[in-house]
Amino acid sequence: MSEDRKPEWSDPNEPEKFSSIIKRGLELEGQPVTIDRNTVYKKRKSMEPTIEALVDGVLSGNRGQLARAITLVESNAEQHFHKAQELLQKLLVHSGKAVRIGITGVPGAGKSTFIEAFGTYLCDLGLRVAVLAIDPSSSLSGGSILGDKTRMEKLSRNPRAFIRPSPTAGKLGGVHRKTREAMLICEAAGFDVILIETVGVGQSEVIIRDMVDFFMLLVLTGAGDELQGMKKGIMELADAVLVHKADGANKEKAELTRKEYGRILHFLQPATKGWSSKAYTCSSLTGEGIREIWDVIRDFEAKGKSSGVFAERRKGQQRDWIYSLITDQLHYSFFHHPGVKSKLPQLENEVMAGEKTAATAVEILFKTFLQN
Ligand SMILES: Nc1nc2c(ncn2[C@@H]2O[C@H](COP(=O)(O)OP(=O)(O)OP(=O)(O)O)[C@@H](O)[C@H]2O)c(=O)[nH]1
Ligand SMILES: [Mg+2]
Repeated sequence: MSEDRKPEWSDPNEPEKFSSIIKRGLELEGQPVTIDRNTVYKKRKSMEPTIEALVDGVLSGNRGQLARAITLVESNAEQHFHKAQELLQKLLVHSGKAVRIGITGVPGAGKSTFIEAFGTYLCDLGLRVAVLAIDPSSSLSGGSILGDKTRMEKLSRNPRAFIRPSPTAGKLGGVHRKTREAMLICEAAGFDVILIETVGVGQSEVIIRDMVDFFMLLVLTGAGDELQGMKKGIMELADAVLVHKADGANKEKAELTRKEYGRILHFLQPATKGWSSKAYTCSSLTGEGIREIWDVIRDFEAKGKSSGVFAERRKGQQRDWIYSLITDQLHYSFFHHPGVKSKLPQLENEVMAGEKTAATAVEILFKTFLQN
Protein backbone atom coordinates (compact mmCIF):
# COMPACT_ATOMS: atom_id res chain seq x y z
CA MET A 1 0.00 0.00 0.00
CA SER A 2 1.59 3.27 -1.03
CA GLU A 3 1.93 6.06 1.48
CA ASP A 4 -0.92 8.21 0.11
CA ARG A 5 -3.30 5.21 0.11
CA LYS A 6 -2.71 4.36 3.73
CA PRO A 7 -5.91 4.09 5.74
CA GLU A 8 -6.46 6.70 8.41
CA TRP A 9 -7.53 4.12 10.92
CA SER A 10 -7.74 0.39 11.00
CA ASP A 11 -8.92 -2.07 13.59
CA PRO A 12 -5.74 -3.27 15.33
CA ASN A 13 -7.27 -6.74 15.67
CA GLU A 14 -8.13 -7.04 12.01
CA PRO A 15 -5.81 -4.63 10.20
CA GLU A 16 -6.28 -6.26 6.83
CA LYS A 17 -10.02 -6.51 6.87
CA PHE A 18 -11.60 -4.07 4.47
CA SER A 19 -14.59 -3.30 6.67
CA SER A 20 -12.39 -2.30 9.58
CA ILE A 21 -10.48 0.27 7.63
CA ILE A 22 -11.47 3.89 7.37
CA LYS A 23 -10.21 5.07 4.04
CA ARG A 24 -9.42 8.57 3.00
CA GLY A 25 -12.10 10.27 0.99
CA LEU A 26 -12.02 9.67 -2.72
CA GLU A 27 -11.09 12.49 -4.96
CA LEU A 28 -12.56 12.09 -8.37
CA GLU A 29 -10.21 13.64 -10.89
CA GLY A 30 -9.57 16.59 -8.69
CA GLN A 31 -13.27 17.31 -8.21
CA PRO A 32 -14.29 18.01 -4.65
CA VAL A 33 -16.59 15.32 -3.35
CA THR A 34 -19.90 16.63 -2.12
CA ILE A 35 -21.80 14.66 0.43
CA ASP A 36 -25.54 14.45 0.28
CA ARG A 37 -26.74 14.23 3.87
CA ASN A 38 -29.81 12.23 2.94
CA THR A 39 -27.80 9.62 1.12
CA VAL A 40 -25.43 9.26 4.05
CA TYR A 41 -28.31 8.93 6.49
CA LYS A 42 -30.08 6.34 4.37
CA LYS A 43 -26.87 4.43 3.90
CA ARG A 44 -26.16 4.39 7.62
CA LYS A 45 -29.63 3.17 8.36
CA SER A 46 -29.40 0.37 5.88
CA MET A 47 -26.01 -0.57 7.30
CA GLU A 48 -27.52 -1.25 10.69
CA PRO A 49 -27.52 -5.03 10.93
CA THR A 50 -30.86 -6.77 10.86
CA ILE A 51 -31.95 -8.95 13.78
CA GLU A 52 -31.47 -12.04 11.62
CA ALA A 53 -27.93 -11.02 10.73
CA LEU A 54 -27.13 -10.45 14.39
CA VAL A 55 -28.65 -13.75 15.46
CA ASP A 56 -26.74 -15.65 12.79
CA GLY A 57 -23.56 -13.76 13.57
CA VAL A 58 -23.77 -14.38 17.32
CA LEU A 59 -24.65 -18.05 16.92
CA SER A 60 -21.75 -18.61 14.57
CA GLY A 61 -19.39 -16.92 17.03
CA ASN A 62 -18.66 -13.89 14.84
CA ARG A 63 -16.93 -11.43 17.18
CA GLY A 64 -17.96 -8.33 15.27
CA GLN A 65 -21.63 -9.29 15.34
CA LEU A 66 -21.31 -10.32 19.00
CA ALA A 67 -19.93 -6.89 19.87
CA ARG A 68 -22.70 -5.24 17.83
CA ALA A 69 -25.37 -7.31 19.55
CA ILE A 70 -24.08 -6.27 22.97
CA THR A 71 -23.90 -2.65 21.85
CA LEU A 72 -27.54 -2.93 20.89
CA VAL A 73 -28.68 -4.17 24.31
CA GLU A 74 -26.47 -1.58 25.98
CA SER A 75 -27.91 1.24 23.93
CA ASN A 76 -29.80 3.90 25.80
CA ALA A 77 -31.71 4.89 22.68
CA GLU A 78 -35.37 4.10 22.90
CA GLN A 79 -35.66 2.83 19.31
CA HIS A 80 -33.07 0.16 20.09
CA PHE A 81 -34.86 -1.24 23.11
CA HIS A 82 -37.46 -3.30 21.26
CA LYS A 83 -34.99 -4.45 18.66
CA ALA A 84 -32.69 -5.59 21.45
CA GLN A 85 -35.48 -7.51 23.16
CA GLU A 86 -36.42 -9.18 19.89
CA LEU A 87 -32.82 -10.24 19.47
CA LEU A 88 -32.61 -11.59 23.02
CA GLN A 89 -35.83 -13.49 22.59
CA LYS A 90 -34.29 -15.30 19.64
CA LEU A 91 -31.03 -16.00 21.45
CA LEU A 92 -32.53 -17.06 24.75
CA VAL A 93 -32.94 -20.73 23.83
CA HIS A 94 -29.26 -20.88 22.96
CA SER A 95 -28.11 -19.41 26.27
CA GLY A 96 -27.54 -20.98 29.65
CA LYS A 97 -24.74 -23.38 28.88
CA ALA A 98 -21.82 -21.48 30.40
CA VAL A 99 -20.55 -21.49 33.97
CA ARG A 100 -21.20 -18.04 35.36
CA ILE A 101 -18.62 -16.79 37.83
CA GLY A 102 -18.74 -13.53 39.78
CA ILE A 103 -15.59 -11.99 41.20
CA THR A 104 -15.58 -9.22 43.74
CA GLY A 105 -13.19 -7.56 46.16
CA VAL A 106 -12.06 -4.14 47.31
CA PRO A 107 -10.32 -1.83 44.80
CA GLY A 108 -6.77 -3.07 44.37
CA ALA A 109 -7.53 -6.62 45.52
CA GLY A 110 -6.27 -7.71 42.12
CA LYS A 111 -9.53 -8.73 40.45
CA SER A 112 -8.49 -7.69 36.94
CA THR A 113 -5.06 -9.27 37.31
CA PHE A 114 -6.68 -12.45 38.59
CA ILE A 115 -9.07 -12.52 35.62
CA GLU A 116 -6.11 -12.10 33.27
CA ALA A 117 -4.33 -15.08 34.84
CA PHE A 118 -7.40 -17.24 35.41
CA GLY A 119 -8.93 -16.45 32.03
CA THR A 120 -5.67 -17.25 30.24
CA TYR A 121 -5.45 -20.53 32.13
CA LEU A 122 -8.99 -21.44 31.04
CA CYS A 123 -8.25 -20.50 27.42
CA ASP A 124 -5.18 -22.76 27.54
CA LEU A 125 -7.49 -25.57 28.60
CA GLY A 126 -9.36 -24.98 25.35
CA LEU A 127 -12.29 -23.10 26.88
CA ARG A 128 -13.76 -19.89 25.55
CA VAL A 129 -14.00 -17.12 28.12
CA ALA A 130 -16.08 -13.94 28.16
CA VAL A 131 -15.29 -11.21 30.67
CA LEU A 132 -17.87 -8.62 31.66
CA ALA A 133 -17.54 -5.89 34.22
CA ILE A 134 -19.93 -3.98 36.40
CA ASP A 135 -18.39 -0.79 37.57
CA PRO A 136 -20.75 1.04 39.90
CA SER A 137 -18.62 4.15 39.70
CA SER A 138 -18.30 4.21 35.93
CA SER A 139 -20.91 6.88 35.37
CA LEU A 140 -19.08 9.15 37.80
CA SER A 141 -15.43 8.48 37.16
CA GLY A 142 -15.64 7.49 33.53
CA GLY A 143 -14.81 3.97 34.56
CA SER A 144 -11.65 1.98 34.92
CA ILE A 145 -11.93 0.66 31.40
CA LEU A 146 -8.52 1.85 30.33
CA GLY A 147 -6.86 0.41 33.38
CA ASP A 148 -8.56 -2.92 32.83
CA LYS A 149 -7.60 -3.07 29.18
CA THR A 150 -3.95 -2.79 30.08
CA ARG A 151 -4.26 -5.16 33.02
CA MET A 152 -5.90 -7.77 30.84
CA GLU A 153 -3.64 -7.20 27.90
CA LYS A 154 -2.69 -10.80 27.32
CA LEU A 155 -6.23 -12.05 27.69
CA SER A 156 -7.67 -9.36 25.45
CA ARG A 157 -5.40 -10.58 22.63
CA ASN A 158 -6.39 -14.21 23.14
CA PRO A 159 -8.68 -15.40 20.35
CA ARG A 160 -10.62 -17.55 22.80
CA ALA A 161 -11.39 -14.61 25.05
CA PHE A 162 -13.80 -11.72 24.74
CA ILE A 163 -13.60 -8.75 27.09
CA ARG A 164 -16.37 -6.25 27.39
CA PRO A 165 -15.93 -3.19 29.59
CA SER A 166 -18.61 -1.95 31.90
CA PRO A 167 -21.74 -0.46 30.36
CA THR A 168 -23.06 2.82 31.67
CA ALA A 169 -26.46 3.15 33.23
CA GLY A 170 -29.22 4.76 31.26
CA LYS A 171 -32.90 5.48 31.36
CA LEU A 172 -33.88 2.02 30.17
CA GLY A 173 -32.46 0.20 33.11
CA GLY A 174 -29.25 0.04 34.99
CA VAL A 175 -26.00 -1.68 34.35
CA HIS A 176 -27.27 -4.93 35.79
CA ARG A 177 -29.90 -5.41 33.10
CA LYS A 178 -27.31 -4.76 30.43
CA THR A 179 -24.74 -7.04 32.01
CA ARG A 180 -27.23 -9.87 32.33
CA GLU A 181 -28.31 -9.49 28.73
CA ALA A 182 -24.70 -9.27 27.55
CA MET A 183 -24.06 -12.50 29.44
CA LEU A 184 -26.91 -14.26 27.64
CA ILE A 185 -25.58 -13.11 24.28
CA CYS A 186 -22.09 -14.37 25.12
CA GLU A 187 -23.56 -17.72 26.07
CA ALA A 188 -25.44 -17.92 22.80
CA ALA A 189 -22.12 -17.19 21.07
CA GLY A 190 -20.75 -20.34 22.65
CA PHE A 191 -18.57 -19.08 25.48
CA ASP A 192 -17.99 -21.74 28.11
CA VAL A 193 -17.16 -19.50 31.04
CA ILE A 194 -18.46 -16.03 31.88
CA LEU A 195 -16.42 -14.00 34.36
CA ILE A 196 -18.05 -10.91 35.84
CA GLU A 197 -15.90 -8.47 37.78
CA THR A 198 -17.23 -5.91 40.18
CA VAL A 199 -15.77 -3.72 42.88
CA GLY A 200 -17.15 -4.82 46.22
CA VAL A 201 -18.53 -1.54 47.40
CA GLY A 202 -22.21 -1.52 48.15
CA GLN A 203 -24.93 -3.03 46.05
CA SER A 204 -23.17 -4.34 42.99
CA GLU A 205 -21.98 -7.54 44.63
CA VAL A 206 -25.53 -8.45 45.58
CA ILE A 207 -26.65 -7.80 42.01
CA ILE A 208 -23.88 -10.04 40.68
CA ARG A 209 -24.63 -12.78 43.18
CA ASP A 210 -28.09 -12.85 41.62
CA MET A 211 -26.70 -13.46 38.14
CA VAL A 212 -23.97 -16.02 38.68
CA ASP A 213 -23.59 -19.63 39.71
CA PHE A 214 -20.35 -19.27 41.61
CA PHE A 215 -19.37 -16.17 43.51
CA MET A 216 -15.92 -15.50 44.87
CA LEU A 217 -14.43 -12.87 47.05
CA LEU A 218 -10.82 -11.74 46.61
CA VAL A 219 -9.18 -10.52 49.80
CA LEU A 220 -5.71 -9.46 50.84
CA THR A 221 -3.50 -10.29 53.78
CA GLY A 222 -3.16 -8.05 56.77
CA ALA A 223 -6.57 -9.34 57.55
CA GLY A 224 -6.89 -8.30 61.19
CA ASP A 225 -8.50 -4.95 60.47
CA GLU A 226 -9.96 -6.04 57.22
CA LEU A 227 -11.80 -8.94 58.78
CA GLN A 228 -13.32 -6.71 61.38
CA GLY A 229 -14.18 -3.97 58.96
CA MET A 230 -15.62 -6.31 56.40
CA LYS A 231 -19.33 -6.68 56.27
CA LYS A 232 -20.32 -10.13 57.30
CA GLY A 233 -22.96 -9.88 54.60
CA ILE A 234 -20.58 -10.09 51.71
CA MET A 235 -18.84 -13.14 53.13
CA GLU A 236 -22.19 -14.83 53.41
CA LEU A 237 -22.60 -14.48 49.64
CA ALA A 238 -19.27 -16.09 48.76
CA ASP A 239 -18.81 -19.66 47.56
CA ALA A 240 -15.07 -19.19 47.99
CA VAL A 241 -12.74 -16.64 49.54
CA LEU A 242 -9.41 -16.18 47.77
CA VAL A 243 -6.55 -14.70 49.71
CA HIS A 244 -4.87 -13.08 46.74
CA LYS A 245 -1.26 -12.00 46.09
CA ALA A 246 0.05 -14.99 48.02
CA ASP A 247 3.56 -14.66 46.67
CA GLY A 248 7.04 -13.59 47.77
CA ALA A 249 7.25 -12.24 51.29
CA ASN A 250 3.48 -12.29 51.49
CA LYS A 251 3.11 -16.05 51.18
CA GLU A 252 3.26 -17.00 54.83
CA LYS A 253 0.98 -14.21 55.90
CA ALA A 254 -1.48 -15.26 53.22
CA GLU A 255 -1.61 -18.75 54.69
CA LEU A 256 -2.43 -17.35 58.14
CA THR A 257 -5.09 -15.13 56.64
CA ARG A 258 -6.56 -18.10 54.78
CA LYS A 259 -6.95 -19.98 58.05
CA GLU A 260 -8.62 -17.02 59.67
CA TYR A 261 -11.15 -16.66 56.85
CA GLY A 262 -11.67 -20.39 56.88
CA ARG A 263 -12.67 -20.24 60.54
CA ILE A 264 -15.17 -17.47 59.90
CA LEU A 265 -16.69 -19.20 56.88
CA HIS A 266 -17.16 -22.27 58.96
CA PHE A 267 -19.60 -20.43 61.21
CA LEU A 268 -21.54 -18.66 58.49
CA GLN A 269 -24.66 -19.80 56.68
CA PRO A 270 -23.59 -21.48 53.45
CA ALA A 271 -23.98 -19.23 50.40
CA THR A 272 -25.11 -22.23 48.38
CA LYS A 273 -27.16 -25.08 49.75
CA GLY A 274 -25.07 -28.19 50.26
CA TRP A 275 -21.76 -26.44 49.61
CA SER A 276 -19.27 -25.44 52.27
CA SER A 277 -17.44 -22.28 51.26
CA LYS A 278 -13.73 -22.38 52.00
CA ALA A 279 -10.78 -20.03 51.83
CA TYR A 280 -7.86 -20.54 49.45
CA THR A 281 -4.62 -18.75 48.66
CA CYS A 282 -3.69 -17.73 45.15
CA SER A 283 -1.24 -15.58 43.23
CA SER A 284 -1.88 -14.19 39.80
CA LEU A 285 1.80 -13.35 39.47
CA THR A 286 3.13 -16.87 39.98
CA GLY A 287 -0.04 -18.65 38.93
CA GLU A 288 -0.04 -20.67 42.14
CA GLY A 289 -3.53 -21.67 43.22
CA ILE A 290 -5.15 -20.79 39.89
CA ARG A 291 -5.64 -24.41 38.91
CA GLU A 292 -6.96 -25.28 42.33
CA ILE A 293 -9.71 -22.66 42.18
CA TRP A 294 -10.86 -23.99 38.80
CA ASP A 295 -10.99 -27.48 40.30
CA VAL A 296 -13.10 -26.10 43.15
CA ILE A 297 -15.51 -24.51 40.67
CA ARG A 298 -15.76 -27.73 38.66
CA ASP A 299 -16.51 -29.63 41.85
CA PHE A 300 -19.11 -27.04 42.82
CA GLU A 301 -20.78 -27.37 39.44
CA ALA A 302 -20.78 -31.17 39.48
CA LYS A 303 -22.22 -31.34 42.98
CA GLY A 304 -24.80 -28.65 42.33
CA LYS A 305 -25.92 -30.25 39.10
CA SER A 306 -26.39 -33.67 40.62
CA SER A 307 -28.24 -32.32 43.66
CA GLY A 308 -30.40 -29.96 41.60
CA VAL A 309 -29.21 -26.89 43.52
CA PHE A 310 -27.58 -25.45 40.42
CA ALA A 311 -30.75 -25.56 38.34
CA GLU A 312 -32.84 -24.38 41.25
CA ARG A 313 -30.71 -21.28 41.71
CA ARG A 314 -30.90 -20.42 38.03
CA LYS A 315 -34.66 -20.78 38.04
CA GLY A 316 -34.90 -18.48 41.03
CA GLN A 317 -32.64 -15.96 39.34
CA GLN A 318 -34.82 -16.00 36.26
CA ARG A 319 -37.91 -15.39 38.39
CA ASP A 320 -36.25 -12.49 40.23
CA TRP A 321 -35.27 -11.11 36.87
CA ILE A 322 -38.92 -10.31 36.11
CA TYR A 323 -39.17 -8.19 39.22
CA SER A 324 -36.06 -6.23 38.54
CA LEU A 325 -37.30 -5.51 35.02
CA ILE A 326 -40.69 -4.44 36.37
CA THR A 327 -38.94 -2.00 38.68
CA ASP A 328 -36.86 -0.65 35.78
CA GLN A 329 -39.88 -0.33 33.54
CA LEU A 330 -42.05 1.35 36.15
CA HIS A 331 -39.32 3.79 36.93
CA TYR A 332 -38.91 4.62 33.28
CA SER A 333 -42.63 4.91 32.48
CA PHE A 334 -43.27 7.06 35.52
CA PHE A 335 -40.54 9.58 34.89
CA HIS A 336 -41.32 9.78 31.17
CA HIS A 337 -45.04 10.27 31.62
CA PRO A 338 -45.81 13.71 30.11
CA GLY A 339 -48.09 14.70 33.02
CA VAL A 340 -45.54 13.66 35.61
CA LYS A 341 -42.78 15.42 33.73
CA SER A 342 -44.69 18.69 33.58
CA LYS A 343 -45.85 18.65 37.18
CA LEU A 344 -42.72 17.40 38.87
CA PRO A 345 -40.57 20.59 38.87
CA GLN A 346 -43.33 22.71 40.42
CA LEU A 347 -44.13 20.10 43.05
CA GLU A 348 -40.47 19.69 43.83
CA ASN A 349 -40.24 23.42 44.52
CA GLU A 350 -43.31 23.37 46.72
CA VAL A 351 -41.91 20.50 48.77
CA MET A 352 -38.57 22.26 49.12
CA ALA A 353 -40.31 25.44 50.23
CA GLY A 354 -42.17 23.49 52.87
CA GLU A 355 -45.56 24.18 51.28
CA LYS A 356 -46.40 20.56 50.60
CA THR A 357 -45.34 17.30 52.12
CA ALA A 358 -43.42 14.90 49.92
CA ALA A 359 -46.20 12.34 50.32
CA THR A 360 -48.82 14.77 49.01
CA ALA A 361 -46.66 15.60 46.02
CA VAL A 362 -46.19 11.91 45.27
CA GLU A 363 -49.91 11.30 45.55
CA ILE A 364 -50.62 14.04 43.01
CA LEU A 365 -47.99 12.63 40.66
CA PHE A 366 -49.39 9.10 40.90
CA LYS A 367 -52.92 10.30 40.24
CA THR A 368 -51.63 11.99 37.12
CA PHE A 369 -49.66 8.92 36.11
CA LEU A 370 -52.56 6.52 36.58
CA GLN A 371 -55.15 8.70 34.86
CA ASN A 372 -53.96 7.84 31.37
N1 LIG B 1 2.21 -9.40 44.30
C1 LIG B 1 1.08 -9.47 43.60
N2 LIG B 1 0.53 -8.33 43.13
C2 LIG B 1 -0.62 -8.42 42.41
C3 LIG B 1 -1.24 -9.67 42.16
N3 LIG B 1 -2.38 -9.44 41.46
C4 LIG B 1 -2.46 -8.11 41.28
N4 LIG B 1 -1.41 -7.49 41.85
C5 LIG B 1 -1.19 -6.02 41.84
O1 LIG B 1 -2.25 -5.38 42.53
C6 LIG B 1 -2.58 -4.13 41.92
C7 LIG B 1 -4.07 -4.02 41.69
O2 LIG B 1 -4.46 -5.00 40.74
P1 LIG B 1 -5.81 -4.91 39.90
O3 LIG B 1 -5.92 -6.18 39.17
O4 LIG B 1 -5.89 -3.65 39.16
O5 LIG B 1 -6.89 -4.83 41.06
P2 LIG B 1 -8.48 -4.67 40.94
O6 LIG B 1 -9.03 -5.40 42.10
O7 LIG B 1 -8.94 -5.08 39.59
O8 LIG B 1 -8.66 -3.14 41.14
P3 LIG B 1 -9.92 -2.22 40.71
O9 LIG B 1 -10.33 -2.61 39.31
O10 LIG B 1 -9.39 -0.84 40.80
O11 LIG B 1 -11.00 -2.48 41.70
C8 LIG B 1 -1.75 -4.05 40.65
O12 LIG B 1 -0.66 -3.20 40.90
C9 LIG B 1 -1.29 -5.46 40.43
O13 LIG B 1 -0.04 -5.52 39.78
C10 LIG B 1 -0.60 -10.87 42.66
O14 LIG B 1 -1.05 -11.99 42.51
N5 LIG B 1 0.55 -10.69 43.38
MG1 LIG C 1 -10.13 -4.06 38.10
